[in-house]
Amino acid sequence: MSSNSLSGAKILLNCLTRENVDCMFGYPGGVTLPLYDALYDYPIRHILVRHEQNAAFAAQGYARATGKVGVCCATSGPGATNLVTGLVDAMMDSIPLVALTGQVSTKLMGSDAFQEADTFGITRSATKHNFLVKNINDLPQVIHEAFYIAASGRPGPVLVDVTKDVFQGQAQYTPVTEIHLPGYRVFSEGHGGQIRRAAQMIWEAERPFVYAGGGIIAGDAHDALREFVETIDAPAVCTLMGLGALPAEHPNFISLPGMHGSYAANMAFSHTDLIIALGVRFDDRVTGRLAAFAPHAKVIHVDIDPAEIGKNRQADLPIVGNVKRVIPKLISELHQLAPSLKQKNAACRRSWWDQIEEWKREHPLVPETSDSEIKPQHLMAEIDRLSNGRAIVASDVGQHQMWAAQLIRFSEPRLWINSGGLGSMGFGLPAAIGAQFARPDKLVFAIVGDGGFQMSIPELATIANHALPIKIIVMNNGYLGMVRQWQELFYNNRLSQVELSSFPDVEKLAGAYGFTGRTVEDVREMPRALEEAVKEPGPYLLNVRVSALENVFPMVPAGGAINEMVLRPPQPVEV
Ligand SMILES: Cc1ncc(C[n+]2csc(CCOP(=O)(O)OP(=O)(O)O)c2C)c(N)n1
Repeated sequence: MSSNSLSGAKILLNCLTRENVDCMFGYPGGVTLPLYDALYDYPIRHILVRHEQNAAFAAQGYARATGKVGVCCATSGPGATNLVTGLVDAMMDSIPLVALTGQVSTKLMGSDAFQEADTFGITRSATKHNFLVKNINDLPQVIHEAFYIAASGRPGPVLVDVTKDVFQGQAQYTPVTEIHLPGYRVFSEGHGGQIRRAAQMIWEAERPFVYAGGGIIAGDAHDALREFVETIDAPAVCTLMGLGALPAEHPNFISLPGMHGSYAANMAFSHTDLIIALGVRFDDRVTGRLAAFAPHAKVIHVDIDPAEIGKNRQADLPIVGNVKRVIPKLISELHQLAPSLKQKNAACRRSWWDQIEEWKREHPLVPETSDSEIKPQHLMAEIDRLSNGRAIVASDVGQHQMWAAQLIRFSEPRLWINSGGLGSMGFGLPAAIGAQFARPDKLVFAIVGDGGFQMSIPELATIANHALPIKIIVMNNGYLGMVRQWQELFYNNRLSQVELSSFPDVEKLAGAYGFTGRTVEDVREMPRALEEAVKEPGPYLLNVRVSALENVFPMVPAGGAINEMVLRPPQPVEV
């Protein structure tokens, strides 16, 4: 063997080094033994999580907080299958991820060998692309292609399954300098004629409305979005995936739209004559009943993924391209057309703004408070006060997620980290871990329900291990709150399997891992308890007992039109 002959495991690690991977999340096993042995000699930081699902979620937290590709790793069989939820989650939210899995040796494949699973087959629909590497000479090319595919175009998860004999084999290592994927095209620029036409439609609209989503954050186009919104001075919503794309304090920002969006946001959709949809996918949680969605609107839809355009709502003007490239071109066209068109509908646009302001005044998103109990909304308002738009907030899934999205402000992208499309409980805590590794300088909150928290309790060990100063805030209502809400509202309050008794004593639980835990139930103590948690240099587990039966409003019932919002709980009738 010549001097630059390396094991497959080392070749893989060299490739990761070339991709600037500084941190990966994983869990070892039989087939990946050669990889973990080689890792010993590499400067790549490996974080040992306590469950592979959390490796994928933590890698996502890292990716969501930075925009870099997150990396996770699992062994064959159960290790790989444990990753699947995290992969689908990344797929739904377009998060760049490379998942490395071990596979049994090539000669054993198909023999039901110990810990053999058809990872390639299982993850085919869970990933943007996947590879099975059975020949060591393919390894460098495949790894770099995996990173390229994960990060380019519409980002997403890519899985590379590597057989044990490839890890153990030896080969010359020649660094790959070029990616050649003839069947994979990324459309970035947008069509010039369409962009010009869009500018014209925008100036001609009487009630224009900007609908911005996760694509703005993925495309790093938040500055462009802001300039665009200011150029046309239109009201704007950011979706659950897009919160922070426009600063929450920006005068043109309304709120998130959709099932738990604000009255103003949803009414605006119902009355606008032009939706400018930027990096969004007309998700059913935004549109409500599609047939009744935005009945008066023409649609300009900009997206990097041609498959998104016209998928749910027909676009009157489609533009396939990267929002970061397209929006500046659109702005320049708008400036060119402004002298002849800008004033045309100025009066209509002024009354459109008056109408928006009136809707905002009629039903603002204000946190409920009470003197006798901790309202969940009050808790979110206090977290908002301490964050002041700047902390990273990783949320789990449920009512707390919706209240956090409604009430916590984000002044920039990549602060709000949540599982949007898949809605995976158990996401929040490991995602916070990934985000804290990515941004050690940042205050990181993990806001979790008492249900989702119990899905990720094992990761308290990872937090303790690394003394991660994450502030874990359990919004404890004693229920699987969001499911209980639906049972109350749509199943005659027949509560079935939603009560969560036997929640652990958090002082003992956190204490068992060597950090501080506390329960707060008195509303007068809650703000101070949060401040103490934030002040603590290390991790902190704060269990906040909130009112048990609070529901998230506004709410568009499933199947309802977006303007058919239930705005508040039924008021007791006075006699
Ligand atoms: C893995 C997974 N299982 C089930 C669900 C369905 N689900 C959505 S919200 C929810 C309740 C969450 O309860 P909790 O974590 O206590 O949060 P809360 O709604 O009370 O804020 C459930 C069970 C889910 N989203 N993910």
